[in-house]
Amino acid sequence: MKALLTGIAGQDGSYLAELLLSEGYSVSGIIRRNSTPEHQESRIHHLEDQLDLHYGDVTDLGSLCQIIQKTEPDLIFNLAAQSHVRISFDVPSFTHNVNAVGAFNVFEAVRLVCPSVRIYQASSSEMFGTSIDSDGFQREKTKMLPSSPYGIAKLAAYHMARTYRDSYGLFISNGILFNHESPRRGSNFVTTKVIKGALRIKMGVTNFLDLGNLDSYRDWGHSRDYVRAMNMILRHSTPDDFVVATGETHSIRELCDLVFTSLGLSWEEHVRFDSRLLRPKEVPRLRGDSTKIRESIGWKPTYSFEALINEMINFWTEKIDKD
Ligand code: NAP
Ligand code: F7E
Repeated sequence: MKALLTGIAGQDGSYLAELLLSEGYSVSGIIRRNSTPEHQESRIHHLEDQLDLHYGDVTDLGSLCQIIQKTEPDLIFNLAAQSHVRISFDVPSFTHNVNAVGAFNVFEAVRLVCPSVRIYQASSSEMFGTSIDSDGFQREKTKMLPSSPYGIAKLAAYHMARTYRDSYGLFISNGILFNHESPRRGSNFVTTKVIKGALRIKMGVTNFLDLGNLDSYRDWGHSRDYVRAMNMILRHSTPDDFVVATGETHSIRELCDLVFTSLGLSWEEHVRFDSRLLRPKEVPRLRGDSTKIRESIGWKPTYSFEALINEMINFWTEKIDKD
């Protein structure tokens, strides 16, 4: 089996590449041309000699058609995105172009070049926005009311995936993934930011960490568990849409408490509120009900919130010591 990953150098792309290689897949990936190549592939350096990498961009339909023709994949995982929600308010058109039009391009390239390929579309809990069912959960049938340019672009791609599935009979599945983190999570997402900030305070480099909204809640899982779900979704007999979540939710305050307490610090003494870090509109509460994927495919998460955060703290402690 051959798999092609857009966004292979991102957090999920790197773990998914490892998983697919371990299962005997040939793995190809699309990386973008950056002005400085240093660090571009830092998450996949260790796999370099096992991967078939191509320069391309999801906003360039021609490049996608060429790469698909060359690599002849059985499965495509469309993970490429401008994935930062707050930054999507700074660059809304760019975000829409990559996250929505880029996904349309992937679907259209498959329709034109190799319509039997199975496609995984990286959809997101941000598509729910402020909408919550009366029991406090979001699930496949929950109304979608996105609150950010990121969420809107992901919702457009989600609907286009369903339209290509229904209109052309393509095998396209949406994974509606809630927040997932890991030691490879980007430094400007809140989990890594809090952990790196707390470690700098512990080392005496600084005394404060500035954060925005401390009162939002997130359903945080581990990227390793979630890429396993992506693979299971594409191996399922029929294309469909699945929520992937732990079902637990924690506030940013609880995250700070866990991280600072683990390091023997009091977060209240060091965390400062900075209004500049607030978003124009916030998604206040996310908590996913993943009953559908658990019952129909047999997926379930293996990491607890505490185990995830401990793994990230240990990774960054070792890395900072080494550096
Ligand atoms: P990530 O670490 O930001 O990785 C995204 C990857 O997409 C990066 O390698 C990036 O390359 C690449 N990319 C960006 N624009 C591109 C373009 N125009 N053409 C080709 N590649 C492009 O994100 P992630 O956390 O792995 O998430 C993977 C996917 O799942 C994303 O679509 C994200 O929106 C979605 N998602 C993530 C979460 C989560 O909590 N992590 C939850 C739900 C959905 P550069 O490094 O060159 O920028
Ligand atoms: O924010 C609050 C912030 O940027 C989480 C992406 O993977 O998950 C991710 O999006 C919460 C928000 O992730 C800071 O306001 C407070 O309420 O880590 P985040 P996100 O926006 O939830 C979804 C499912 C995706 O699909 C996305 O791709 O933390 N928060 N203070 C802060 N957040 C950040 N980044 N920085 C702060 O200083």
